[in-house]
Amino acid sequence: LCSVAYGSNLTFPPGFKFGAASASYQVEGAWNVSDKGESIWDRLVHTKPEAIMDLTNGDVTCDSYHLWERDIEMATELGLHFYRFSLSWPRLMPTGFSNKISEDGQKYYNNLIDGLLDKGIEPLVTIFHWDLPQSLQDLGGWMNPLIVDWFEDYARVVFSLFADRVKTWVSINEPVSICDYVYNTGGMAPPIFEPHVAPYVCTKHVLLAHAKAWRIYDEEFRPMYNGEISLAIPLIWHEALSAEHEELAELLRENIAGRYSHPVYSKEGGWPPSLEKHLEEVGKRKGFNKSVLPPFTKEEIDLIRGTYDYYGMNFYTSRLVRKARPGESIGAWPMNGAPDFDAAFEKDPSWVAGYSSWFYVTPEYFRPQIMWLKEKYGDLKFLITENGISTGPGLDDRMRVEYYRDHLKELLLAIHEDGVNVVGFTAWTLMDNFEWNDGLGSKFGLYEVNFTSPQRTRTPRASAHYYKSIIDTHSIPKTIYEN
Ligand code: PNW
Repeated sequence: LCSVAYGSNLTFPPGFKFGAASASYQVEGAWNVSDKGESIWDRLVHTKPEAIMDLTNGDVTCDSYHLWERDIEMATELGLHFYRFSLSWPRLMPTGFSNKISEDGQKYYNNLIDGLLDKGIEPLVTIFHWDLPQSLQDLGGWMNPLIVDWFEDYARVVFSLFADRVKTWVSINEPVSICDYVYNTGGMAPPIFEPHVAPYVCTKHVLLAHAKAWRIYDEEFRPMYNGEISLAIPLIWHEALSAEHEELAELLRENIAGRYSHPVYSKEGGWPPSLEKHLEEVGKRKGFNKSVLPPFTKEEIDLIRGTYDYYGMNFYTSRLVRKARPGESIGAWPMNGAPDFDAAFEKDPSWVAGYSSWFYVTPEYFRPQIMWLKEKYGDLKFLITENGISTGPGLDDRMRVEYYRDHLKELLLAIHEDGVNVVGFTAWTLMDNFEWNDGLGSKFGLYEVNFTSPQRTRTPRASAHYYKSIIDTHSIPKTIYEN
């Protein structure tokens, strides 16, 4: 491979780090070993198996609970600087509460953390990635304001156990998935359909829970360990279909990026003003006589504001938006439309589709998305916490190779041309895994996993070799498909 094939502007800054990510329910399996509690995903796949496209589940999936040494070996083969994985709340705290901490749960994560450190790979740990204890869901889950305290207790346990060795934390992954995607579709975990107020109430509780975790870390653990913690926020870029829809597109950016970022990253804190105004009108229109967005008290605004150490950004895809036509039926937010905004989504005919129905390849909007955040919230330190594409099976995954090449090129333009401070990039995902409602059929992995072999054999794809060459050369080399 020729390094620096496109010239020095295709070189990453010194110290820029590369990693790959996974999440507990998607890879661990061992759903009921030892004293592990039930999660909301365990409950969904066992009681509503038809919710999963290919009727698979995460009972075993990659079996990383038993095969973690192979996972570390793959991270080592790739030359990763860090491996991002998540902790299973019900595995560590079987009741959901801090009254009981699982010995076996601790042992599993200690093995993984120590094994990575032995190989010189930094563990980057997500505290919560969707697999809520069912016991807490039975009490309302993210709808119950007490979840803020339950998450605070969980976070303190986790920091006490692992913060001596884990220096980079993600508090909560993808609030958009657990708040918007869940309640707007009713088909995910928990399977509850309530698109009017639930997404907005959930947002408020997620932000408060994150803020509490950040403050515990800041006050009780940072003085000893000097690490970092932030949210990971998934962004879909909303591009106006034409100039007349620009105001609407901007409002939707405030609904996906702003709703989760403005309270934390803006100087004044609280909800984005344009969104606050719009959702007040939506509330009135729907007969609530108040906003569907729950207000913050002054104390809550201050509690949340400034609770970050970096900006964790997941980026996969984009949408074209336009005002809906009178009487047009509008699909569910965030993937198919925005009913509360009378907005319909379209795709550009030139966009290549991924395997997942929601996936279109749009590297051209990666850089504008980052710039949007920089313009709104200032010169933040960005960490790309996820980026990747779903494909069908096969080792020759040219689409994935080109997806990473094209997104990393845009990222380098943001760094070199726009002067954005980006410190690292995380590929989603290390290996094929249980892709939520799309099941095991949707492949996001750098490594292919054979889900019918007892060893869940993992084999590197072309993209794994390419990602390794990016890491080795610290630049974007030519792909095997170019000459
Ligand atoms: C993420 N969007 O979900 C999750 O963090 C992963 O667990 C998941 O496997 C991966 O991406 C692929 O689906 C997403 O709004 C949630 O664009 C939302 C969006 C994208 C991905």
